[in-house]
Amino acid sequence: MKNLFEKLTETMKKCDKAILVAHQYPDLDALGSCLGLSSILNILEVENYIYLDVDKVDNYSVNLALPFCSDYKFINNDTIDSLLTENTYLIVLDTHIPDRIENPDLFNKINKVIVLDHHIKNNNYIKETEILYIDSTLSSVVELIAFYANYLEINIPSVIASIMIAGMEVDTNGFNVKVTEQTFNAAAILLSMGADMIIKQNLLKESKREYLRKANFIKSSHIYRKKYAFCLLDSPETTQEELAEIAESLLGLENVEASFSIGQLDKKTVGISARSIGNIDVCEIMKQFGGGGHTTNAASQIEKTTMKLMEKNIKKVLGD
Ligand SMILES: [Mn+2]
Repeated sequence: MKNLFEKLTETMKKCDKAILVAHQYPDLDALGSCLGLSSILNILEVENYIYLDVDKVDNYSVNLALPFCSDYKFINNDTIDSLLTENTYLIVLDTHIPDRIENPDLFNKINKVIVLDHHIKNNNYIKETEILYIDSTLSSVVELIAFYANYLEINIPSVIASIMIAGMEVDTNGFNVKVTEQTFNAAAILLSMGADMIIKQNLLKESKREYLRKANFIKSSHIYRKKYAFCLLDSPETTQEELAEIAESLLGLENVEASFSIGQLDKKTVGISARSIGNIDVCEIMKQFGGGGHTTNAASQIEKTTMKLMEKNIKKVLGD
């Protein structure tokens, strides 16, 4: 990691500006890592911007966090062009798959690219990069950014550290999965910077309406072979995020070792979110349907199928 940090600092010191971008439908790890890195670059006196259309964010927690971020410079497609120079770097956080970033057209505008991610490497990764760092042993990208700040002996503002620790909590399903000794070390670094657990808890709250909608889906779930929980969302449309939340909730039910939530993302696409407590590799299962992720946390999106058929297919992979 030290080599990465040295190279990153060296590269940043000689660039004109940096544009930070995360994946579409940003969550608190995506936003938190952008804000954390932006804070570091501010101290290094590197002009930097976060590429995010703040008016179009639909993640509840991210919308709760954004009012805390008025000191940060957000840009979107309407405002980016006039900022770009030959020596502008694009820093991609929390994904390494080219068409997952907030706006894949950015690759046509900026050719110097750095990727920092913690997902299991996909064959479809961003190929032309100055730095490509993908470490799937990290719980989250905020974990990496916390270590980077610590390495540089830079203090990230406490409110941003609070958002970052919330991002870590989201990505680890409440410090339950993908957690290593390093994760807690990174959390300790954020706490030493003044991360506020009250702000963190407030960011992770949800609306009563959403809570009840989720509870209704969970009520309709069923347990298969005593340890697999399945939930088919009876709704014309859901989001990958809602599927993830439901799969995570199902994992908390007694005896459940792996959970699968299946829903209609749009008219032609079925989404699946899978979670496990660690002894079942849900990534392997999702790979069979063109998806991917981590052992404990994976997803897939399949076109031209039905939820029922996908339930059947997953059960087939699990064995009768
Ligand atoms: Mn993440």
